[in-house]
Amino acid sequence: MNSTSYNFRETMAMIVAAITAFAPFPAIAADPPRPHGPLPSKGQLAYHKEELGAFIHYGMNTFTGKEWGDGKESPSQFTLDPASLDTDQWVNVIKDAGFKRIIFVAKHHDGFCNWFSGLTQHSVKYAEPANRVDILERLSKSCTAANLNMGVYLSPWDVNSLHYGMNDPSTTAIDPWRYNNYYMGQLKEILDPDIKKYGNNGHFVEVWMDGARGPGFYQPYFFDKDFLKDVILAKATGQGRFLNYPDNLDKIVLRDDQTWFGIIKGFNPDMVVFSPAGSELRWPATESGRLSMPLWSKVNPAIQRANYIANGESESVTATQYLATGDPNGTKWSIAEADTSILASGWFENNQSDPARNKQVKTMRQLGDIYFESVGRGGVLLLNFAPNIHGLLSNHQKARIKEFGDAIKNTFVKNLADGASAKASSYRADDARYAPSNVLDGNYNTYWTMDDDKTTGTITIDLGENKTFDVVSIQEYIPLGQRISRYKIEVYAEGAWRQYGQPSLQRTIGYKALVRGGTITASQVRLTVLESQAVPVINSVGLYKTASPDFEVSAAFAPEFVPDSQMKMIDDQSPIMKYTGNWRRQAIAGAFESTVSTTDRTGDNIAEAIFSGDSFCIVGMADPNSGKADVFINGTKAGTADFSGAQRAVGHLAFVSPPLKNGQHAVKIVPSEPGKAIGLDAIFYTDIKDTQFYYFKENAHTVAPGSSTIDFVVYRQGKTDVESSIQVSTAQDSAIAGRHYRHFDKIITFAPLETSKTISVQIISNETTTAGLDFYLRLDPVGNDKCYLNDNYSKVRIKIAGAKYLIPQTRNVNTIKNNSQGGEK
Ligand code: FUL
Repeated sequence: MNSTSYNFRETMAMIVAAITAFAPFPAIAADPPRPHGPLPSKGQLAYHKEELGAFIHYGMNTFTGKEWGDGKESPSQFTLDPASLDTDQWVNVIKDAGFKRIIFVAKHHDGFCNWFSGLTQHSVKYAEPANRVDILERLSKSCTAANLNMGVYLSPWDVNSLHYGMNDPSTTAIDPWRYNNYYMGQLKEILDPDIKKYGNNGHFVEVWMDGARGPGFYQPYFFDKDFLKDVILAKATGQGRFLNYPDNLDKIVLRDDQTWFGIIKGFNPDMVVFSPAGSELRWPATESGRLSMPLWSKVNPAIQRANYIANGESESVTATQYLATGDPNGTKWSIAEADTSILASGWFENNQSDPARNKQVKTMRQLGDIYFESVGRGGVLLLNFAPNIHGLLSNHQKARIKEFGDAIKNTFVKNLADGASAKASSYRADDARYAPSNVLDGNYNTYWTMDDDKTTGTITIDLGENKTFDVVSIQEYIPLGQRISRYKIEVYAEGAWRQYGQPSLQRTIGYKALVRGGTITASQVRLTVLESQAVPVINSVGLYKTASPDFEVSAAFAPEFVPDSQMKMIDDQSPIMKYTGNWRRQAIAGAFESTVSTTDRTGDNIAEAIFSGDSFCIVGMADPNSGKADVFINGTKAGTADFSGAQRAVGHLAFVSPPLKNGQHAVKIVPSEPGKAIGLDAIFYTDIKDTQFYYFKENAHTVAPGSSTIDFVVYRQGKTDVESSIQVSTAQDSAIAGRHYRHFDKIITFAPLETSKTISVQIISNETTTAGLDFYLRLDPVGNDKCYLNDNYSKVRIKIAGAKYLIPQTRNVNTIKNNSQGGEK
């Protein structure tokens, strides 16, 4: 034990415990904190600890080149050679990369079954004899051999099944049982452990009930009895679209085992279900794999169901903030399961036009961000893999999965807080069982906590020496509930305490928070809980150094728009700044170099500076009495700087220049609004001589209803007298490539001296009743090119013409409007 790990309170507590052990009366040992709010079930806690799941999308679409089949395919189009199908390859690659479960798409929306179902002829069983193979059985054998957990995706929306109700005016009656019996029959075929044909050794851990449903389709789903009660209630109050749903639906379904969830729980109560109906796993309103912050692992299932029902029982319009962030006052534990595909676009490896050319995979940087914003925000990551027409994972996918898995393993292999000591502002009843050192002992079930009346507190990890890291990991002990809503991380480096990571992201913790910041060498780390619903309970704090440059926090997180090293400042007091006319210097707290130069008259007042670089911005002090100024670059008017603001604020960005040719430039600022002041604080400029800096002109776009294309401008600056290239691609979020927009993925080359390029992405017209769908455009370096990227995501929101957005009456309309992410599910 080194001297830094000596803790007075802990030692005293041990002495007191030792004395009281011999005392005539039993010691009043502090009880553990009472559970707070809903708690995770056994199956949920197991999934949290697994962290990583793998989706496999495979089936008819792989062969027809589609993302959504129409159900009219012939089984003979499924032309897999069973001899080349290698499910062992899938399992081994996925398991070696650290994934702990496989969720296999047994049936997608086309209704084609990847197992020998006895309930339909739309299955692999009816493929040509030479192509017949029960894929689910093969995969089950491979998972059993490797002892890898299995789950199954059984799409509720089935465009092939004749039992499925349609939104067809000529339909006079829908027998709600027909399709539900069919779906329940399929659940039984797959999940029944007595059959022992499917699953890991006959068992499944998860069922995925996707929330997507195309327009024109309607069918009441018998999720569970609570859901049916809500449907009846909604019908009575005129919400939802219910066709000929019988009024006595809740009376028809009497037993739990006549419902989907009931069947599942009957086979195994620990199985978790992904669904829109308030079950254990929820869709986090995005398919980007990146979760919201704050993120609560709880919801009120009644609210989740009500949103879904009121919005026509398609998750397309319930892609609200409610699903994204969860509910701080939720009554049921709900894991945000971040599903996304390793493919740059789409879920299936269905490149039929040229099967030899496998689809592009996401970059390591994208996957790094996805990992830290899913697992690292307290959710789980479900990353999709897509075998090809030969029944194999392509080399592209194999290589990227391995790289990703290795980066995670190598990052977390060494906890740099091992051997450190911990002290806290206080701990519960001074009882050693709740001492701060518990966060360092590697035991999941021991934790630091305080007396019940405390909702804030500090724990300090003393490393005893300098350590270099860029990730701080914190875990809340969720078996007692999720509590913390705001915290702060500080590090002791170079003789001072400094705030670490992005404060706006230090909100909820839940199962795990992975806080990324710049690489820092520090000797102590301090976690301060600032807000908590009940006494905080922390069971682990760890420090790590990312093992891949792509896992390091990206430039997009940095507040500066280029790296500090490339940014230079001309302060208002600098001799480079020349003033004519009437200017006054003011000492202003928080201003750069503590001053702002102000002028409040128009006329001859001018501020000028000459610098050598390739872009600049003007920073000032905003004020209600301030106005605008014309900005001239090399004698030509380039735009207007705006210094007005509802309230006085320093650090106000008044003007940003377009990219300039690297060289000398003269900036002239001429106030243009009579009677209004301007407060000039500094000019920042960049001077990137040896490489390129790329960025999007705008970070957010809205596609007007009816538009068929959207243009993006990519800027290049820095070394622009040469040819250079950058990769530009779309990344899907709630909008889906091929359905809402055309995937774009090209290397674009700037000719010498070219500083901007316009990219057009095609929007596919779409009649779905969806309020808003998002996708992104992103920039990535080509190969090992060194360049700077900023805000390499540009967000696009597609608003589709004729969109009908059904607002649940019980909720705050404005909040939903403002927050809604919109998404086709
Ligand atoms: C979505 C589906 O429409 C996609 O095809 C895919 O299966 C994804 C996981 O869920 O809702």
